[in-house]
Amino acid sequence: MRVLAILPAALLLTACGGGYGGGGGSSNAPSGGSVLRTIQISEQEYSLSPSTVTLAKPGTYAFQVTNKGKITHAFTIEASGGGNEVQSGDIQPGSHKTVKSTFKAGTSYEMYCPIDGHKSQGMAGTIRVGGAGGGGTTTNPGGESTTSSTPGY
Ligand SMILES: [Cu+2]
Repeated sequence: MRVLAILPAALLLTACGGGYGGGGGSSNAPSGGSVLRTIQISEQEYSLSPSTVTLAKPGTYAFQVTNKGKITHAFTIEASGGGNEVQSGDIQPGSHKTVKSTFKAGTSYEMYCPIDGHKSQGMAGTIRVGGAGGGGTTTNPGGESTTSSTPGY
């Protein structure tokens, strides 16, 4: 006697047909992605605070965006070069939304309010990813010893 268990593996098709490169193994599933850190962003007319975010290392981060202004704002994260765009949708004054995105080393990201004209009025900022290389401390090439032996001995 054998029981045939039919696994519905073929039915587990990913719903998102975006142009992601694939191969990373990480999907944009709403659950299960471990968030390294949650960054708080405040929006108002017309600025983001902070306007520069530095992530210590690559990975998935959450951005909790609070609208502290008086009109509706929204929040978009975009990689330089176009890919990996995350949009919050409208955020009403006084409320907040959280978006998650995965950041790669060596890529710079832009965050902004996509509502008409807000970006050009100052609601834009930069997300930097640390880790491989970009430490921020510029080290002088210090290995050289200047061969100037003090004369006069
Ligand atoms: Cu705005």
